Amino acid sequence: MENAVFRFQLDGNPVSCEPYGHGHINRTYLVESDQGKRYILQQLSRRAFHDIPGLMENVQAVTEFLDGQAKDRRESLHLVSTTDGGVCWLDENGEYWRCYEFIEGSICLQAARNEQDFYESAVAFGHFQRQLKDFPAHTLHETIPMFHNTPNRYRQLKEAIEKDVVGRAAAVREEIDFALQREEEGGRLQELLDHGVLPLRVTHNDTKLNNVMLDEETGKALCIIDLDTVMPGLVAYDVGDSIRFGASTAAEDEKDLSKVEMDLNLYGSYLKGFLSSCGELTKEEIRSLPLGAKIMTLENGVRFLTDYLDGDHYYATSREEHNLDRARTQFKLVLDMEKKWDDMMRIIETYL
Ligand code: ADP
Ligand code: GN1
Ligand code: MG
Repeated sequence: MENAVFRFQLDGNPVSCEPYGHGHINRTYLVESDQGKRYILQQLSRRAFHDIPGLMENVQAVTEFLDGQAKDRRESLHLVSTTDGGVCWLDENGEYWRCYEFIEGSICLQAARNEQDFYESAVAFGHFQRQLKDFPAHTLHETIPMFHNTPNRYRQLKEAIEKDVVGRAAAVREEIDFALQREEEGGRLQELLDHGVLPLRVTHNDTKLNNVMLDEETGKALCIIDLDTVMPGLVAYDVGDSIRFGASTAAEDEKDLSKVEMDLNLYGSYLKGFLSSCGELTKEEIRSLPLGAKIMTLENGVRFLTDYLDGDHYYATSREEHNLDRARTQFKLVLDMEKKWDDMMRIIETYL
């Protein structure tokens, strides 16, 4: 990390570099310089990303594209150049690093403090969708192949069950059965995509509330971050993933499942914010949004469970059963969405 930090063109000399944030994928550090400037230094996950030059090309192109439309510098991410010049990322003995300017005067939330925060995040993701409408999608590298292909996520789960490398499968039969019982429904979005019912757009694909920065003073959304998975995708992925994380009444890793529900008011606020800012969608896309919420929640549960069975190599974990706890909250949310399905559909129909 020390070697890496000195190879970026910082304003001043670095005086501290500390682990930062709650991302599950990259290793993130907050760097401070003797000139009082702050930076985000990240070691990219090689487990998650197999084409880091391609990923960085995407990030550079998308940030420049968004910066061209921004009114305030804080509305887009800014990569810091390396001291060698040219590229904006480092290959330091096979470990990849990049550095962003810190977005000052902003906050990043792990849970909405109130309905307004969540509404603001929805406006920001909708706006992001609209801003990227004319981005040349064919130039984007697929940074994680088949990222939201739910049938493929099921194939990976079944492989993990079969291999059972750490001998955890027998003890989580209940969770495995829950997932497998819903496999057919889990494939619906992919089916709608394959049949040309839903169009591909440039989507973010990882729309958690902690991937949005809000203005510290006004609470208004400032900037969308974590652009590693910007790729062609469905609007239902972005709306769905935001709802599974932000409309939950509990944290993603809550152990007490009685606290975990999908809040219909938050769900409604998100749709309102997103649909007011995303530009025109087809009727089929709008109708697919509740399904997006259910399937993204199921898919995340399947992914957490797969990583638990694989021995916890993909997501950062800080306790033995962390991934299992996360899988359980997702499945509890799916169950709750099944109960609230008629209400979820009724709300979306007001937009049709
Ligand atoms: P991961 O892919 O691991 O989730 P992120 O890019 O989302 O990594 O970064 C992790 C956290 O670091 C974010 O949730 C946010 O709190 C913080 N962060 C990232 N980029 C910036 C930035 N440019 N300015 C301020 N905070 C940032
Ligand atoms: C990861 O990087 P982060 O923490 O924002 C993951 C998402 C999951 C999420 C679950 C590249 O997001 O797909 O939905 O964890 N990102 C990647 O919290 O796999
Ligand atoms: Mg993140």
